[in-house]
This record gives sequence, structure tokens and C-alpha cells, in this order.
Amino acid sequence: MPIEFRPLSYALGAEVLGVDLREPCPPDTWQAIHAAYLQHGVLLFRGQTISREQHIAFSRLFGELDRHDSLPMDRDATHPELLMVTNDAKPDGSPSNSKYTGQMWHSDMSFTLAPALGSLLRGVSVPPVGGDTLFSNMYLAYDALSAKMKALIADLHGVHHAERKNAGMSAQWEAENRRLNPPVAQPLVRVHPETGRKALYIGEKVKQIEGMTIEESQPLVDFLVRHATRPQFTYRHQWRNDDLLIWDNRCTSHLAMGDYDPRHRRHLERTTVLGTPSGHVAQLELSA
Ligand SMILES: O=C(O)CCC(=O)C(=O)O
Repeated sequence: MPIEFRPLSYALGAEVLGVDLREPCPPDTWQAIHAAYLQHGVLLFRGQTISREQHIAFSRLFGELDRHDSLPMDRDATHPELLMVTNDAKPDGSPSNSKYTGQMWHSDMSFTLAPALGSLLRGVSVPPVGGDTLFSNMYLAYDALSAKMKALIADLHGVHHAERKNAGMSAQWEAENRRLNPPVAQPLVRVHPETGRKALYIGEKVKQIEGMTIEESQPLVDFLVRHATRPQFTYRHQWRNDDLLIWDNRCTSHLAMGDYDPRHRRHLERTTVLGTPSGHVAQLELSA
């Protein structure tokens, strides 16, 4: 069957048909996948019964992989390229630290100085209903801003934190996360290095605009997050086991919806493709 791409929503995403990721990817197939990745921002491969090694090998076609040194608590012990997104309890019976991963709008690793280029998330065991992931097209979000707003935010930086929204991580996890990940300032608008298009770079990990107080920043941050995640810019992914979902972190943002019964297992595994250096350690203005 020849390779085929079917759009998943108006705003972004395409399903890829006719590719078996257990087989090596021929150059012409890779070129078609890469072009579709740049065009659609999110690609879905269904029914891929691949091993961890095959997941890692395919991911490497996109670039060098992150070994997750900024999140060592969540990576697999024998495959540092794999980040666990799971509600499986730890071997000692304590709750998973990653059961709430992604439950804030974000772009992966925005709180580091080399934010992710792309992510490849494999659905190993997903709940019978819910546990969806929502994506937003940050090119469309940027394009839809007024000229005055574009001018206002052109040189501003958002301060990204590594914290997760829901409480419940161990105190040890929180302390390690803070130690490894000081807040990082990233431009609110980034130019995609491959397409040359401007995309909004904002999410719920942004607490503040660099050089402004939290109080001054909040209305602008709130507006931009609300604007960037308007339904018309989004695609909602309903997971099946053996889905491989790939996204371009430079022009999309995403949210794990957490809309599932926690008694069901939800176990996904992610590789992260390293991006180019961006941002700097934030200079914080704490009060008015
Ligand atoms: O679990 C999900 O639906 C998404 C996970 C996520 O946000 C991430 O891996 O960055």
C-alpha cells in the first residue's frame, strides 16, 4: 500500500497510512513523512506493534534524542531516551510521579535551554475511554493576533517553569525538579527553523513575562494561553493501543486532558528529539 496522509482536523494533524514502523524506513518514505510533519504539525501512525528499540530507532530519523537529564526521575532505567508517562505505581507501591504529566498546556522541554524539536509518544496501554490529548496549532494562533498585539509581544520573553499542575509528586521529586530546572525565559514568538513561519510560544508553564511583575504579566499570559487554545486551532486525539503520535514542538502545544477513570491503566512512552538552543535563565521581577 503506498503511503497516504489523511487530515485529522481543520487546524492540524494527519494520519499516516501504509507505513510499518517495524521495517526500516526507505529514504523516499522518510522524505514524505518529514514533509508531512512540517505541514501538519502532528502525525498519527495507528496499529504499530513496535518494540522500545524500534521506537527509539525511528525517532532518531528526526534528530538527536534527549536523554532526559532534566527529568531523570521519569526516564526508563535502561533506555534513557524513553520518558515514562504512566499511572503505574512504582515498584515500592507508591504513586507514579508521571501520572499527571502534561496536564497543562505546554510545548515539551520549554523550561530548558534546548526545548524539544519533536516528541514521539507511543500508546502502550490506554484506558477504554478518555485519556485524550489535545493539540493546538501555534502558527494559526500567531497569525490570528492583531498587528498591534504582534508588535507588543515581538520582543517579550515568557518565563517557563518545570512544575506540574497537579499536586501529588513526592517531595523528593519536587526538590530534584527545582534543583535541575531553574526558570527559563523563552521568546513569546519563535521562528520555525525549517518552515520560516512565526509561531506563538506560550503555555501554562509560563507564570510571568520577563521584566514584568507577576501581577503585570498575568492578564497578558492568560489572554495568550486562552487565545492559543481556542477550539478552532485544535485537534483532540483519542488514543488506541499501539498508536504512535508525533508532534512538532516548535509550532504546536498540547495538553493531557486527564479525562479518564484512574482505575484504568494509562501507560505511554515518549522519545524527545533535541531542539536548537533557545532562551536564557530568567531574570525575575518578583513584585511591583
Ligand atoms: O499523556 C499525554 O496525553 C500527553 C503527555 C505529554 O504532555 C507529554 O509527554 O509531554
